[in-house]
Amino acid sequence: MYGAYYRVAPKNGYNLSCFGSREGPRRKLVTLQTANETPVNDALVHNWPLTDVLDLFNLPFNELMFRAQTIHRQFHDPNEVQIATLLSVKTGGCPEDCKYCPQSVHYDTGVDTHALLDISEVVTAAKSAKEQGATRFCMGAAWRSPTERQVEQMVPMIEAVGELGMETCVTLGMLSDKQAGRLAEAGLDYYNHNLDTSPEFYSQIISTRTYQDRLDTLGNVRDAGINVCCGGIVGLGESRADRAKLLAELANMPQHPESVPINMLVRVEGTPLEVEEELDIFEFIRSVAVARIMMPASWVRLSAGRTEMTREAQSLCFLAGANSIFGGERLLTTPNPEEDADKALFETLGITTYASS
Ligand code: SAM
Ligand code: DTB
Ligand code: SF4
Repeated sequence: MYGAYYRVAPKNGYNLSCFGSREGPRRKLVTLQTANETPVNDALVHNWPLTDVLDLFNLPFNELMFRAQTIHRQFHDPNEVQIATLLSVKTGGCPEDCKYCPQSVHYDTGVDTHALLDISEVVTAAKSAKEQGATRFCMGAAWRSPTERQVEQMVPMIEAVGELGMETCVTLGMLSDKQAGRLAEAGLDYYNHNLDTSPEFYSQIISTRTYQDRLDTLGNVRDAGINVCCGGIVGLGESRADRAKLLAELANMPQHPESVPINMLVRVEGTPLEVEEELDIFEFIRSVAVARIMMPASWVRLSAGRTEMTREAQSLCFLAGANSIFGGERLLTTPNPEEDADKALFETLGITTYASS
């Protein structure tokens, strides 16, 4: 045992109301309970001043890592990592102009555009992800915001993946409250919608929708009772203050996102950020550590960008408190490390992965 830590996985016996019956609509908001029965959510901080966040970023590296690891152990098993697998169910042709994204119609990236996949292809991919140890399956569609029909098309996919005993996640762009309600009814566990960066830097990256649009969608998802998966990208050319502001936006929400993906920019040829200077990996690791300290009970996911990271860098991310990765050899449109390489790294580190129900 590692002392009094509170784990965020169903098998560990903590009170998680997010895993309901597959038979009907589920209410899935995570309500963790600590050993002395204080709800963990009551013990979390939601009013981080920016100066405190910057103080964390400015700590000596070893001190920051120690603090992040100490908090990590109070909430999670430090040797367990969750695997989530992505599938792009509708690729390319997105009308938004996110400067990092290979799927935007505004840039010529040569992405292999395709219409919505057939449900059988989705189920085959989900089964194979499960066999490879994934417990969560995340389906992404390059839409600005889905139509009602598109939401309806997602429903059987969500149900079918849920029936495999995997957690379901979708990322479909902006959602109305009604659409979020429909997805909740379908049994969706998580909705991914990232803030990406600070409110101040945002307009340098995306002009076709606002920060407030994103917050509105996140509010609709939260109100519908779906767990929130929300994080950002580092390495877009933002400052350390922007990274701190992004994390403050996330942690100062009334409820922390249950999942926080931290992406390192993948500099895709044809996008405006193709030529962006590479961010020092230690700054990425610091961002993971600060996210862990600020949102102790959440899954902090070491997300895009792992193909460019050494094994040692990834290991430091786990030490900094990352407890989830995207597995599988593809993210949405770009490569991810080979499954064998991930397995070998986990074996070297003595890391085990959570099992599906
Ligand atoms: N269209 C939906 C949306 O924007 O919410 C969902 C898909 S979008 C690809 C999901 C997230 O992936 C983005 O918000 C961004 O954080 C991340 N992402 C996209 N392209 C990336 C890249 N080149 N490098 C790192 N992260 C990226
Ligand atoms: C997230 O934060 N990262 C994932 C997932 N949520 C949908 C997407 C990463 C995409 C990287 C670029 C690509 O493969 O197209
Ligand atoms: Fe479209 Fe999402 Fe890519 Fe932006 S990140 S261009 S919204 S697919």
